[in-house]
Amino acid sequence: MKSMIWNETIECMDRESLRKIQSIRLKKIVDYVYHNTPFYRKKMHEMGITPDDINSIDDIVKLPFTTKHDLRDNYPFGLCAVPMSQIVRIHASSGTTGKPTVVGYTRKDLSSWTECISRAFMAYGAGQSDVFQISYGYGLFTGGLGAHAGAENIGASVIPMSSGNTEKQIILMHDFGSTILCCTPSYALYLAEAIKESGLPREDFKLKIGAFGAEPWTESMRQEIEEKLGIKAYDIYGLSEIAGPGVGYECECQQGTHLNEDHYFPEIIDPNTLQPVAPGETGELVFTHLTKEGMPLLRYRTRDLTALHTDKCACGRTLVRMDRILGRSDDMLIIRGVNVFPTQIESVILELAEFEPHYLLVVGRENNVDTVELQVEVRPEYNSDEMNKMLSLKKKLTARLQSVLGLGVNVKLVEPRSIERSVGKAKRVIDNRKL
Ligand code: DLL
Repeated sequence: MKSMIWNETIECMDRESLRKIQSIRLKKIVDYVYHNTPFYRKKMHEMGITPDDINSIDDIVKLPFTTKHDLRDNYPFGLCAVPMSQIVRIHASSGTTGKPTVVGYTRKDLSSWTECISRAFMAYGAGQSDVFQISYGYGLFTGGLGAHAGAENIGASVIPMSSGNTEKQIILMHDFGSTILCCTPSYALYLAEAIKESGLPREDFKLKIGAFGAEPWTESMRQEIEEKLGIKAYDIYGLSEIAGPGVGYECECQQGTHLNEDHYFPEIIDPNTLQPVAPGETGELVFTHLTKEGMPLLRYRTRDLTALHTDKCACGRTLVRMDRILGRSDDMLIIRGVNVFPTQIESVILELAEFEPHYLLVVGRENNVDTVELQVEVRPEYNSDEMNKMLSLKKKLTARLQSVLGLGVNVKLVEPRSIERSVGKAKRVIDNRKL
């Protein structure tokens, strides 16, 4: 079914006109940061460029990159282009080490972010009569408040649940008739299990759509969630440095995630050479803010690995489409010289009917050799006390991992429900080599 389009003028604009808008906006933002962000003025001086060198979007390659380190070095507000009096919201992402990455938004920044999430929700087919259960965390994380604003903006009813408190989530979902669920894909699975265990019949729930993101997830994971919750599951992409959820979203065609490139301009670069890759090739996603006031960033390196496609989508949108995120370059494990992303392991596990999408990779090193153990849950209907049966399951998964990834993995089958469930971003890897 074709869903409505929130901002047809922009979302379906011919690419030439869009590029003109992007060019005008890039020129303006470069001039703005040059005059308002000492960090960029200095960087541009070092590179021998001034705003006059930027005349079209193609000139973006002349601009300096920005990394998470730059944000940390300028902690907390050093990259803000406006005085604190104009900042109306502060978000931060914790990361694994060191100081959090802080982002400041002006009133206008919140409004364009909300516009982008509204585009997403409408693309999923949501509207005024929907009841949104926002089960992303509220707080410094952008998920809760971001999705909240978008859902209110399209006129839907919003339940600001936040994450966790799973029992209550289910009662309210049931009693309030939630139709749209916003949470991480891993929490969606957890909720599906908990609904089953609650004994409440699935027909008593009105849930029909899920807006899932904030962590990498595979196509097989989508099928699993759709099957277990009886809903349609859509991807929503974002990162706090750029805006939060709604930087990208899927439409009904689900042929990639459309990026809101009138506000956040994407590029794909080779992370080693820092040069743009050929169109359609995989590399690191980089964003430049085209309209942001509070803390505009030039060529921010996301570390997310993906590819972009500019051909028109069957939904009518012309906004560029991004492939599923394979993972972050910093999530890539190098095990005995083999590069592996947790999403690749997830795909292999879910290809086989016997396993649950709950897994944990434990990486270590013994006598200078990397060791890797994959703990994975067996579906209850395949779980058995018979040694032989379990042994053959283990062999089957080990062989599949070896043939797909070229990696010898020590598979450890664990009891159903024994791997810790996550209410936010799932932790899939414990790498003891770094300790
Ligand atoms: O996760 C924002 C968000 C909230 C997006 C709710 C979607 C829904 P951060 O905490 O800054 O912001 O983490 C951003 O999460 O660089 C990706 O590595 C990953 N990520 C976000 N969305 C997706 C997705 C929020 N749909 C980092 N698929 C990003 C894969 C995703 N990875």
